Amino acid sequence: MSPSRLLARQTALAAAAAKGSVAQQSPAGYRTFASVSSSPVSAGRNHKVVVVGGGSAGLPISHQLLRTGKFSQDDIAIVDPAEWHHYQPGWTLVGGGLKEKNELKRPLRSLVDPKLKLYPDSLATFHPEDNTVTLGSGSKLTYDHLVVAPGIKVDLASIKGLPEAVSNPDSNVSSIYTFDTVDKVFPTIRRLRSGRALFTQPTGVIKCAGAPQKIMWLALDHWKREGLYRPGAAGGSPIQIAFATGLPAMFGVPKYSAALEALRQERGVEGLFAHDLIEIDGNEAVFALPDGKGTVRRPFDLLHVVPKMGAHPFVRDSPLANAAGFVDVDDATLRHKKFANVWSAGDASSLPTSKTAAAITAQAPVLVANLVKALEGRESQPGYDGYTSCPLLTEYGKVMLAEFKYGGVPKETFNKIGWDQATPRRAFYHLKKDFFPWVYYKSMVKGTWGGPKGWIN
Ligand code: UQ1
Repeated sequence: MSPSRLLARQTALAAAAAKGSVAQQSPAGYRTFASVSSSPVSAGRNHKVVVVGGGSAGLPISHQLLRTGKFSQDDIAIVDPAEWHHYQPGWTLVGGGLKEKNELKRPLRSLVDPKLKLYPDSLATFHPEDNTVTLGSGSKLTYDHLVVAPGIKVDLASIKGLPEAVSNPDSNVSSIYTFDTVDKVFPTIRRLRSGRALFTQPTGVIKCAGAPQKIMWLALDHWKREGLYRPGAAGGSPIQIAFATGLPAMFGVPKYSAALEALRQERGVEGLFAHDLIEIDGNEAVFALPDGKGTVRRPFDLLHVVPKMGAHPFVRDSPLANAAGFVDVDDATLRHKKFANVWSAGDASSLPTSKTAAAITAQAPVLVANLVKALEGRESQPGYDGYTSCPLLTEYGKVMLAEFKYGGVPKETFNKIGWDQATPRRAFYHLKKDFFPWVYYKSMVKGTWGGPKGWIN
């Protein structure tokens, strides 16, 4: 489908969603536990494919596998202890007061096709030499193929004082990065009438590297509309804003970084580059500077924190991990470099691209095609080019749709209709706020959404 037709169709669908067709997702429509087929325990211990994780990668991959028509009842199993599945890309919108966190979650069980076997259990240990995994309950599953997609861990404790500060309802410290803390963000922004607002981004790998500044741009716009942010005004601005990032620039892709740096300067936001938050000490944030140059302290009246993130210990400490703790797969085929019947996609994988749901729309079909080829004794084909995307909210009503592939090279869906995606647009805002959340639950988790390719399967 051409980009212009795609956008027209998406806008129409988003409008339909806004009118209520999303009601199909209402809790009344969920299957109950009782209606999910249960096979005898012994028959359930062997699977053609075991998928670890029922998140934004595990669900599309499981359902795309099922939709190939090559699998029968319980051939594919999903292991995930979570009761709820969250649409995490929506949490920035919650932080900006545009959505409510509970509207973005669904019971995981309700999203799993009854032809799949769901083990509501954690994963304890991988034994790839034996084609076996041990679950938290102690039971073992054996597989022909294993898909490892449990995501990564958001580690509040990685910053000294953060767990206490964020859980204190009287503090102005919050984070869009966890379900428990995301609903504190907007009340904190609304409450601030004057003072120093500080937004941080850590060094190291995080989910969606644009989100730490998306929430800043929304807060800035909110304060501007309230007359509380007036940089350069006579008498000064009641609120001052600083962005403190462990990185040397606003973004990892030069094209979008330049556009965001121009916005930062134009909007009077102070940039603290190569500043890595390590501690919250009362109303002071403590940053480590690179190359042993010591620390700096900055007082704040509002602090939005992005904690450090990393591989789950059960992945990091397994034979599947690379030195950084991620599942060590080939960049183009998504097949494990050492164990040929192991695959990975999403945040837990070693794929050297930005960790987003959009990336998974391009990764899942490649993984599924290659896994099916392997089942048929055929070779993998390189198919993933690193595609990922960050719909960067730059104000209420506008989004810069950064889309790029390996090497930070732009790969823009809408440049075919003459749009330069470094320019923030209202159409992209509606994709982000209305269309993506809708198509995610309507199609992506079910295995029928191919991102920039439109509908698949
Ligand atoms: C996408 O498909 C998707 O999933 C629903 C997102 O949601 C998180 C996205 O942010 C993006 C950018 C895509 C890619 C799709 C198009 C049409 C560019």
